[in-house]
Amino acid sequence: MIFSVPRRMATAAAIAVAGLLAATAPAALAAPTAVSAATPPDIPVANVKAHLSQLQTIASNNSGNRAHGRPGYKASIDYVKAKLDAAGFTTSLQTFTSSGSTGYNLIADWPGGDPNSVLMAGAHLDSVTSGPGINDNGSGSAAILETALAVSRAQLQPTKHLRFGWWGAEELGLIGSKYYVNNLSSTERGKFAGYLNFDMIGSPNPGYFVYDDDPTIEQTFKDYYAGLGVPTEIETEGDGRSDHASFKNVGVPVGGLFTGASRTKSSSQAQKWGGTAGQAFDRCYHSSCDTTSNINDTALDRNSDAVAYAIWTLGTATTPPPGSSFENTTDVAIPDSPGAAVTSDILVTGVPGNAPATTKVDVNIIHTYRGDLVIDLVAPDGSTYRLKNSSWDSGDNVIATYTVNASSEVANGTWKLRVQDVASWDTGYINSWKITF
Ligand code: DTR
Ligand code: CA
Ligand code: ZN
Ligand code: ZN
Repeated sequence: MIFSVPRRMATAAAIAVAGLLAATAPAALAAPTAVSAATPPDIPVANVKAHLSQLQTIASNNSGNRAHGRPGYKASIDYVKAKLDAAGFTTSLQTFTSSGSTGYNLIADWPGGDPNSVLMAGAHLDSVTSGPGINDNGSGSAAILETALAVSRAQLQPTKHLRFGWWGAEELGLIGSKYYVNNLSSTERGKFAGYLNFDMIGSPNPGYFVYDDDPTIEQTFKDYYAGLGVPTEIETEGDGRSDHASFKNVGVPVGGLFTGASRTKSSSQAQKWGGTAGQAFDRCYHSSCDTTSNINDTALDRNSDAVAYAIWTLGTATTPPPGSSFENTTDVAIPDSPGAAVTSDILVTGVPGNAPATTKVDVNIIHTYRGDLVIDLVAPDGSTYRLKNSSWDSGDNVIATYTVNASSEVANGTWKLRVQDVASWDTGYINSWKITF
């Protein structure tokens, strides 16, 4: 059941929508290309903490928690919704039933952007019954709320349609987010360019983990942290452990950030991130001590700014036009026979869907007696396409264009050119190669 409460629309403005993405299959994210990308704002961590204080007060006034089916959860929903309504978002409350209680998802749309390319940020708003749930997951909820308010303050005009979601009953098993995606038609699911999940992003003994799902989203977060000079690790316990799983299960590109729960920080992690080795990232995980004092302000600040960076970068990016080319010009020596094959890699991002049947591979190899060489194209999933066999061809160098039917391959990912010298005495190197979709 959805109640849509249209609010003051943002100032109507013609938005140059570049590159409508296919509305049938989940449209992959465009690699950020600087066209009119606005500069991501700093998210004031004081504002984020003010939201956490409100959530703490709500819990304190409602038996110490904000759990599904309890008054503290609906009070949390009402707090967040009021902020968004006042900021010009179109909000809707989606209700569902779980464990005999009414649950609520809050969905907030920022008017404008390409309706066929939805970028969504989400966080579960419910706590466990044993505590106020300020890190788990007031932190994610407050960070995306303040980012949404920053979108409004900036009157951002993104190329994508921005949507924010606060999920109910995550702690009962991703109930709210599952209900949301299950009630999307396949056409609506296909309009998602990406879903960004933020569940526990202010842990008191923080790690800096990036989900390793969609490569473009992952790279966006890695770029942000590289800019800070903060090392990150791949999030290894996340699969299925939070609301991004609901979206991933229906084919939506997902990503997100995490600062750790009950697992223990290692000594090497403490060396690179600070904090305490041998101690849990969050000692108050699912406990009554998950209060406003259970937050690391630096982690909350960095991750709140990361949310804004991703929304601004991915939300204003434009899809590269068809015929996108990606090139590697690094020389790679080819050992003489009987040496092993060598490879040269190209990471492709921002190309929606599959590669075309007329994928072009331009090869430039400097090598006497080119008949020695066997050349393959290797797709991101490991599928191999033979470009050239060895032969008695005594000519020098391979400077050629090959056309490959790679239509069964997803375009985004790491493609490899693999070259092996299978006859002795002549040698050379890969000078460069290019793949064009
Ligand atoms: N399931 C989440 C906490 C959690 C545990 N591992 C991960 C990995 C990635 C995101 C979240 C989590 C919860 O208790 O809400
Ligand atoms: Ca900040
Ligand atoms: Zn939890
Ligand atoms: Zn959580």
